[in-house]
Amino acid sequence: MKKVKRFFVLFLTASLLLLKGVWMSPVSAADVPANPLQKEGWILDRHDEFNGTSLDTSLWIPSYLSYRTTEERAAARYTFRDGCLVLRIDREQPTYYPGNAMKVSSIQTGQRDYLHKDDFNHSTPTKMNYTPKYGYFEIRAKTVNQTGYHCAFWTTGVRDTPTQEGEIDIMEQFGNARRNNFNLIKWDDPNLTDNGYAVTFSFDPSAEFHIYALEWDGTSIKFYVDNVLMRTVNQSPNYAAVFYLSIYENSGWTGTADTSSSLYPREFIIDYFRAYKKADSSSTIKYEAENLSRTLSSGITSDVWNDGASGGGWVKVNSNSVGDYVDFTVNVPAAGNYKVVTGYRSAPTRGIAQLSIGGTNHGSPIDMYQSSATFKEATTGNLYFGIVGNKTFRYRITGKNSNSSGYDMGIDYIKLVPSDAS
Ligand SMILES: [Ca+2]
Ligand SMILES: [Ca+2]
Repeated sequence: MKKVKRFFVLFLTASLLLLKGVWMSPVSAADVPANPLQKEGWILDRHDEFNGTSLDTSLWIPSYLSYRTTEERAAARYTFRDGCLVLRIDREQPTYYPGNAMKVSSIQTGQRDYLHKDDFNHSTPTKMNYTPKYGYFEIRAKTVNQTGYHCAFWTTGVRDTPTQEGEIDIMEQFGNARRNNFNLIKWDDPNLTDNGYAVTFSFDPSAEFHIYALEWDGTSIKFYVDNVLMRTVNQSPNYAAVFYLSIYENSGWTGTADTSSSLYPREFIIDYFRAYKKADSSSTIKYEAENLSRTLSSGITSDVWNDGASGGGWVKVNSNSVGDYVDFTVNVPAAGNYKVVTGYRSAPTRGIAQLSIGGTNHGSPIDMYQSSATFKEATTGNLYFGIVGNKTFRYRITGKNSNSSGYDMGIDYIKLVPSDAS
């Protein structure tokens, strides 16, 4: 079984190369800028901007299918630089298997024995950190455009049953000729048909940041580069997926790498990973205030505190007089009627804040004063949003409770709750 699968992948890759196209994009020698975090029509479900100095292990497992080899050989090598995750192939790095030239540094959102291919070394605990089914998934990245290397943003099925094995290669950039695969590979899924498509990018994907994305629903998968639809496949793995970010050296089908010491480390540089769910007017949408972009009126500051807040943080706005405000940018992803729920943290130093959206007040002024700190909610009446997209939600200080010693605010989250009333 193991051998059969290995030969199969070589054969498949060779055959996929026969189907190819050339994407003629506008000439560009510059990085494609990051997309806004909020995407019209979509609800941000999970993301990693890689702006810190350590890997978020609640999302990523820093190891490549480690049941297939030793933990040491499977371990990802990575660092953080300029707000990016840098997945690295090092010269002294061990190969993935003994007696085989392939090296890999890869992180993945779930692990399970036999998740992808049947080689087996040791049992690993099943751990599914983030395994969405359907949505919009994107990265912004730079690759290694050299013989003997490939970089990939890809998925496998979660394999809750043995046939849930379909693989989607959202971006599989390989070799030294700006080549890229968009693949659907069935493996043991009898409901899928292999579908591969190779393109040659008009840009150098190792020289510039570009955006690679998958739109996946119950009937199709769509591949995007720099927000342009490149390829639609009218098939869909109908089960949840594990996501991978991977760089490989000498994987066998990309040519032989130049292993001169001066060329190391080889790097796959990823600015962010973002995952969205399709918005519809029946879903409650919850935005953590600490994740929303915010603007303050002049002369005041804000901080993020935790205290067991929803999503791990609440925003303390250090407003100190009537008229001070904070603006949050809130994406309304689908037209419809909503109630707006403000999750806030009361305290003895809080003011009274009025919510307005696009200059119109909604709901009663929220008296955030309480003698002890508590998380609470305030809800507006029904609001109709006819136009989707980003709105400015302003919380402006209108006064304070006579018992309060200040005018500050504590905002934990903003929820849009669909309502039937018109
Ligand atoms: Ca980043
Ligand atoms: Ca929060």
